Amino acid sequence: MASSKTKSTSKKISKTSGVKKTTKKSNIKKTTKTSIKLSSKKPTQRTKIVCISHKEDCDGISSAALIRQAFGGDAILVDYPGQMEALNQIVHDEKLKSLFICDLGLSKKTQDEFIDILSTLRKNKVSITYIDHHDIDPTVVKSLEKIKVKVIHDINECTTVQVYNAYKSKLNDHASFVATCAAITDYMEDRPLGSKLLQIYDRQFALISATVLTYNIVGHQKEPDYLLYLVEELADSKFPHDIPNTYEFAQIQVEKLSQMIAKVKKGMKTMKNLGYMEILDAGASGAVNFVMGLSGKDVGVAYKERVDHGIYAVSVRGSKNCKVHLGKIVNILATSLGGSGGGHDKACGAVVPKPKIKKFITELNKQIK
Ligand SMILES: [Mn+2]
Repeated sequence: MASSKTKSTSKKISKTSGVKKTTKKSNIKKTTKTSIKLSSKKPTQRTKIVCISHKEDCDGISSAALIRQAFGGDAILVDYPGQMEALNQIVHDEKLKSLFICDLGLSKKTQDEFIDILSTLRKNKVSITYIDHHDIDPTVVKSLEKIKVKVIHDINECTTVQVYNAYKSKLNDHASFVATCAAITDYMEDRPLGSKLLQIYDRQFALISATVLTYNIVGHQKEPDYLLYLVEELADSKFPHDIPNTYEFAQIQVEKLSQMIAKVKKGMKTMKNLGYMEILDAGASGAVNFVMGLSGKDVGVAYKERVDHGIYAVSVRGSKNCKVHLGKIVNILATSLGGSGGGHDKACGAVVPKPKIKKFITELNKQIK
């Protein structure tokens, strides 16, 4: 009750633009008794800084780490299916002052709800910065800018490199290394900013660090506390080899991956333009490059059932010869089948309702010739 009263008052204030301060003061004077009661009961001062970032790869984790180093605050790490859920929860956080959203692309299915939630947050005066590099509908950027969300978006640099570039002055020297690792794992170390950062470091040193970090992220997807620990350690300027047991863990992961090669050789199927395979034990994203490579096709699809959600999590990869924009095709196709999806030209993902997976693959095969 009390909080809803405060909200409606602040809404009224924000509508009378230009005379904000005087209106606020006179309002407080008129309702002295109530406001004292309210503030003693529930101080609604907004102080919290939160970064919602992608938990599945090095770019998402590293973005969260650099935001933490620059601004402090806490990270909330999510995957694509969990993205809107996290936003829907944070919208009710009355302490939230500043929100960063990193490395989380939008799709036709999620973009309208995304704008809605951010509008509510902006009405509550939460400052929002959206930093990303996935393909985005230009009308979404316009809508976000209209509600004064700060949008940092460049499809040519990974998210962490953009975070680094935007907040360099608040970051230490080591942050450039964190950004370099993210660029490598997103295949973007050849871009203008990414390549300059890589030049600072020995290439092999950066490659092994990025790879070990990636294996630790991929192998700990079901341990949210460990992922948050990684964010803290990276924010604290630790190299991956300074974080205990990372190399030992990476060795276990490469062993699993080598077993995956044998499994893909056995279980992979092909259509005219793509190779595809259902993955039962590991994650789909770890298998998809093998599916593409070993199928000899220019597109690979790997999918894994998310039993609790009644959907398949789908990973799609294209070779250098793949001339279509897979992220755009997959966005439209998955949406038309009641799912969602999107991403980059040669690497993207989708969520597809379980009964529609066959249709998804046959349609994709048709659209990529
Ligand atoms: Mn990324």
